[in-house]
Amino acid sequence: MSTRITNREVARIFATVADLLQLKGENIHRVLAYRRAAETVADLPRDLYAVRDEGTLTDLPYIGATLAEKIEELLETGELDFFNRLAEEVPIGLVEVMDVPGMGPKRAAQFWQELGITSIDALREAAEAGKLRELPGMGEKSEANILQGIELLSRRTDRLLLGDALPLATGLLDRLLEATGETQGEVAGSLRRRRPTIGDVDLLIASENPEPIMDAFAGMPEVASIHGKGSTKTSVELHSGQQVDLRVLPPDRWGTLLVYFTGSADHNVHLRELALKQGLSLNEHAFTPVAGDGPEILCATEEAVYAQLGMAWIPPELREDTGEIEAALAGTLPDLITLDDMRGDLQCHTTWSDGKTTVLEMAQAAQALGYDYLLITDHSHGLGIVQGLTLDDIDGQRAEIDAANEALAGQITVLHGVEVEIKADGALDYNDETLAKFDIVQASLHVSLRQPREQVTARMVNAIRNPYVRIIGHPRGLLLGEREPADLDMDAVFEAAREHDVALEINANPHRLDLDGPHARRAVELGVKLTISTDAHRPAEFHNMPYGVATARRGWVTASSVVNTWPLQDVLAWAKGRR
Ligand code: DGT
Ligand code: CA
Ligand code: CA
Ligand code: ZN
Repeated sequence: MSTRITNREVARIFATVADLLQLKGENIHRVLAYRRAAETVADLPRDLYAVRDEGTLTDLPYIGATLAEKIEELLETGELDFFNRLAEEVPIGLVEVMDVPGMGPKRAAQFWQELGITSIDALREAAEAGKLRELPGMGEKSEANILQGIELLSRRTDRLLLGDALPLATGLLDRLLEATGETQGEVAGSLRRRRPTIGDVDLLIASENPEPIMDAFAGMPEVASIHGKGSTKTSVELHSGQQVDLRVLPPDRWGTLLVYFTGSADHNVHLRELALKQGLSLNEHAFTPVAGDGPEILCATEEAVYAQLGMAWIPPELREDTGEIEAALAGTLPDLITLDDMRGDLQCHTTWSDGKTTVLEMAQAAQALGYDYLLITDHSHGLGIVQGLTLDDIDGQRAEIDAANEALAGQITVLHGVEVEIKADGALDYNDETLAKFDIVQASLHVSLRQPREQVTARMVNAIRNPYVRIIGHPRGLLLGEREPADLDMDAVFEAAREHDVALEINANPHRLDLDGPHARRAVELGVKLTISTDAHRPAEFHNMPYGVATARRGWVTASSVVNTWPLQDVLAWAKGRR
């Protein structure tokens, strides 16, 4: 075999086939078949060749006989005849064009047929020349949105979401520890700091005997290629395309190793400056006297590293050099919120809108996590993209919630809430009389997020002023890597939220993490309360809570600022506050 095709390349070809089929206007089931196959291959933790040799390709999710044949053809020849024929019919540049946020297959096909646009450059030129606005269904605003989309795309990176990277990294590390009999290991880098997106994955292990660990790591089935392999560091690329670095040093150097590779780089630079004031240089191996050849100072723990520099241990989520070192030196580090502090979840959806399960199933799942209360917040009906609660539904849902409370009496309290839409004109989707029916009202923006700053800010502030609204869901409306946040004047939002005692959500969904750490920190500094909620649409998504708590920790948040760390009666008293 001359050239081996990687899982990643196979996944990309299937995804492109799906795009090309969609551009041709083909049956959506056919499109989905290729899209799902692309996802299966992209997520596969093993080499496709190994699966093929086992003869188990058709055991993979969404891979039937036809797709298995196509995979075999790709593994054998590196090419796919079906793809080549499609690419003769539909210009391949359109795939990128339809990827522009705000575009889609229909628009891309329209621009291609009417204006001959087959590349992003051509799309930009046409938009700048004002040619798109003249087409049916287009206007100045949609043309401007497309230019903004092109800009967004150019800044999009390959960074992985925290919610995808963390399970991947801990899974690799746990298996590596098990395979080598080692016991001391940690996920480091931006993952340990719980940044919302991750460049490469950094793994650390403490051991006197690194070689077998490096061999075991390089031999893991996920590994597609090895970029470098030495006695303290190995770098690999996985079949998914993800880069992973592993470093190993002896246990008596574990503290400096962990501090160094947890970062951030700015935090490290600041620590090194403090070390230099003591005449010491600091790296991953040790503190070393700069002058003369005095002995190294080894640190087996992170606490020892920070103690050498005269300060308490700093939680990794704070290590961005935004005041945490000064606070540690002054002994004023915050007592950060933890997962254990959470007593309930204040945003989730059920089959009454776009959730997948019933009120009772969601309540049971929340109860199993040890929560005291759960606020059900289905969408109001005006939100065009999902089936929401009609006025008639509200009483029916209340009855279902009453029944769930009866069934789960004493175990968890289910509250009747709503995620009411803040409409494009700033009005809420329900009038006050309707809002009064709910235990707690949350309001959110989902549409017209691209309004100018004054307009979208006024809309948000108007919602905050409504006496029934107690929480603003995913306030900035961003989707990581997919959609920019609304252009809100956040200080004006914080000021209104403080004045009207409305809590702002940290949405724990890994695609959102909105508010982010810095905004949460600013909000709390200005006296605003927060909630941390998963926005779960199925029971499994309640497990995203740790990402929300980590985001709050990145924002220096303590438990008392977060409404859903409070006992139920305090939450209810607060909820009634402004009515
Ligand atoms: P990422 O991977 O882009 O999400 O961000 P990090 O923070 O994981 O960065 P990475 O993987 O390049 O390096 C991991 C840590 O190692 C980083 O947070 C700090 C430390 N580090 C790496 N290279 C340097 C360096 O040249 N100088 C300093 N001071 N620290 C470094
Ligand atoms: Ca990294
Ligand atoms: Ca790295
Ligand atoms: Zn929402």
